[in-house]
Amino acid sequence: MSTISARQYEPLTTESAIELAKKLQLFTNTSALTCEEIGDGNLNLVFRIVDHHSKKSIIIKQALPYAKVVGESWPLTLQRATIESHALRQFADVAREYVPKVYYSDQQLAVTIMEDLSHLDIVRKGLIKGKNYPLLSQHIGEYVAKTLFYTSDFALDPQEKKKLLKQFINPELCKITEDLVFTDPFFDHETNDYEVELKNDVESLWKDKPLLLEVAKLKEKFLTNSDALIHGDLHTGSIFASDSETKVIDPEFAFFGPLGFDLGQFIANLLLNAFGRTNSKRQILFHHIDVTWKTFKETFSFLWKEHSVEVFSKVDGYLDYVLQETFEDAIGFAGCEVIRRTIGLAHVADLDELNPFESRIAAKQNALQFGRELIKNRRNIQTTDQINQLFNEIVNV
Ligand code: SR1
Ligand code: MG
Repeated sequence: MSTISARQYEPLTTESAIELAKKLQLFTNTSALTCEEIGDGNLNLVFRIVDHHSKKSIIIKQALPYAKVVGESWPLTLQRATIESHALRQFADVAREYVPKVYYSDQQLAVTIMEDLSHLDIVRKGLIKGKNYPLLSQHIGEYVAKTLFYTSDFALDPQEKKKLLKQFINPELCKITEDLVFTDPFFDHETNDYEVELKNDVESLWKDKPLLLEVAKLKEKFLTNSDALIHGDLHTGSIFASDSETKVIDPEFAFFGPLGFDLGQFIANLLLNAFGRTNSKRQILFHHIDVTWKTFKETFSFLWKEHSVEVFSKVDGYLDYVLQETFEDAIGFAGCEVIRRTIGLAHVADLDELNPFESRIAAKQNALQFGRELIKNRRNIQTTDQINQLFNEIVNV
């Protein structure tokens, strides 16, 4: 269900969130509702409403007219709520099992009301505790392959694809990524945030001219390649999982971008967790990286062979070329993500909560070095095993 409401935008409170749920008749009249704001992301409000009689629960997500992580000094429009609800529907069309159900959305109020996934863990939090999600990489590989293939020129008539592309023009949130992932961490910019102990490492990164050239090329791909509808923020905080289920949330950064971006961000966030682990406990993360790529490759290749509408897709070598470019770009994007999560504006708990402090700094120094190598050497990295080898060389196992 989706409407354009006559209601005036106001940030919801726990009380008005309950009122909204009642007005929309999402619960019965006899329900006993409680509501809490549970948002721990950087941008939005997230309310969980529970009916203590039926045990039914829902999530109301609402965009704020600014970035919550910084405050009102960083204004943002509410358009991301519309992008998010459209993207959830689009992705559900092709990968339903990996997407939360949307019950209602309202452009004016900037809300999306959806399935409560509280029976699952946020993958970042689970990984930090050392938990494993055995099917995570298989599910994410399949999710990315399906969402990318079915929104690309390989599956869609080019006219149809361009119509869809218009619905996902997302300049504001793309700018956040252009700045926070691809630009600010590579210069002495005020948004950067790092410990004084990292000063030498950070300054050496800013002086690394070959690195900057490669980052410029990756940024250009992000700015200009409209290959397919990407999630745009596929880190481990955007994924819920259990032993058997995986759900991808928060596609407010969705737009038509390069094929390798979502894979790169997911892989980077597994790697960011690896820096805080002992060698033996790391192996499961490298296994997940391997399975993600293999599943992506197999699923994408299958869809290409069965469903491609592109006349050139039967030409020998074309699929291999697309996969090779995607892998190489994913490695480079992963390097940018590792660096920005270490010294940029938006950090990750995987590194920031490491103790003691000396281990945290050592892990961050390794992360910076590893990110640089991924970006500069991405053309020489042909297999996921080589990512593992490079990691081992840098952390000296
Ligand atoms: C101001 S937003 C900072 C970060 O949070 C989002 O999840 C994106 O990763 C963005 O870069
Ligand atoms: Mg998010």
